[in-house]
Parts: sequence; C-alpha cells; structure tokens
Amino acid sequence: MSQTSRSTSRRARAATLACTLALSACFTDEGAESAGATSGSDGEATQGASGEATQGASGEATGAGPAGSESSSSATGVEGCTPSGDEVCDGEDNDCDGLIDEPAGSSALECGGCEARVIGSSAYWFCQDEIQWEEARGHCESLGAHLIILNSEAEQSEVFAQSPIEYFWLGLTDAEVEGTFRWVDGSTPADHGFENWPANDGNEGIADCVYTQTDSTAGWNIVTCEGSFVQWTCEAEL
Ligand SMILES: [Ca+2]
Ligand SMILES: [Ca+2]
Ligand SMILES: [Ca+2]
Ligand SMILES: [Ca+2]
Repeated sequence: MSQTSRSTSRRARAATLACTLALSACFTDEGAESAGATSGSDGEATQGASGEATQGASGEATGAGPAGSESSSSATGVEGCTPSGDEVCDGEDNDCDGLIDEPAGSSALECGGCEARVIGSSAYWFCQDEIQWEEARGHCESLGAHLIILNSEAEQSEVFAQSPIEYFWLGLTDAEVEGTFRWVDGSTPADHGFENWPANDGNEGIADCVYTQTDSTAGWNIVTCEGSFVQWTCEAEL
C-alpha cells in the first residue's frame, strides 16, 4: 500500500512539475491522464461488477473505484514501468530505474523545460525556469535526483562546458548552520577537496543559498534562497 501511495504521489508531483514547467505539456498530460483514468475506471467497473456481485459485498463495491484502480496498476507491473522500456517525456519512470525523464543513453532528452543529458558518470537535468532554491530542490527530488553537487573541478569543468544554461542553483546551502556550507547529500566542499568561492566574496551574512555561473572565473555566489533569478540543475549519479 505504501509503495502504491508513494508512486501515486510521485506521479502527482511529476504531473505538477510538468504543469509548472510547460503549460502546453500540462494540458496534454492532464488530457492523457484523465483519458487513461476514465478508461481505467470503466474497465474496473466492468470487472468489479462481476467480481463483487459474486461475493455480494456491497461495502466493497462502494470502495471498488479507487481501490480497484490501485491494485490494477500494481498488477500490471511495478509502478507501470518496463525495465526494457524506453524513457520518454511523460513525467513517469518508464524504464524502472527510479529516475524520471532522464537521458536515454548518450542522447539528451528535452522535457518540460529541462534538457537532460549524461556527462561523465552522472545524469543532469538543465532546467530553464527561474525559481527559488527550495522549489528547485523539490523538483529535483521529484525526478529521483538532487540539486547538482560539484564534487570536483573536473566535474565542474565538464558541466560548465556542456550546460545549455548560464546561471543555476547548486545544491549547496548553509541554512542549517550559519557559515557551514553543506551539499544536499550532507557533505561539505572540504570533504571533496574542491570549492570555488571567489576571492573577494563578501556576500555572506543572512544569505544561505548558492548559485554558479558557467564561467569558472566567476565562482560560486551566495545569495538569498528566496531569489528566483537563476535556473536550476539536477543530478543523479549513474
Ligand atoms: Ca527512468
Ligand atoms: Ca518518462
Ligand atoms: Ca556530482
Ligand atoms: Ca548564510
């Protein structure tokens, strides 16, 4: 049950993300969703009617709609995905790897305002809306990923060279302990032996979130988390 509800809420989050990112995709997805739901519940009603009639449990018949739909989607496969399936842009995890709308092999996938591509040993989603840090973090989690963590200068150079966007949030904040910046996985830049603060950084204080420009000479910049003037990049290690 909990797996089903988790997958349901992940689908809901993914649908919300699609709506947030692309209004046209939102209408398309919603149309597809509700068409699917309608035919699904019609199917359930037919099967449910004969099944429930045999058992004669009117109480169960009342709840047959939602309960029937959930068990049906579990029965057709784990979260409706196929391990050998191709990942497509639909807000779902089509190939059962836990990632949503990730790049298919070496090909980039453009989806919902993000361009997902593999660079080195991670998948990255470069996303175009300018949103607040927390919102970006939530979107990354709903894709099965996290806000980008720059573990090394090599990773930073590769990402900067291939990024289609110029300014984006990093998964780096000192919101928990002022002055101690941690990546969203709990590690610190010192743990990795790599940081890229500009020499003249004077932007500390109450600001807690960090973005970067894809010009390595500019360095990381600490700003208020409530700012929504940069884009965002998610990462998932492969
Ligand atoms: Ca996937
Ligand atoms: Ca997908
Ligand atoms: Ca990384
Ligand atoms: Ca701070």
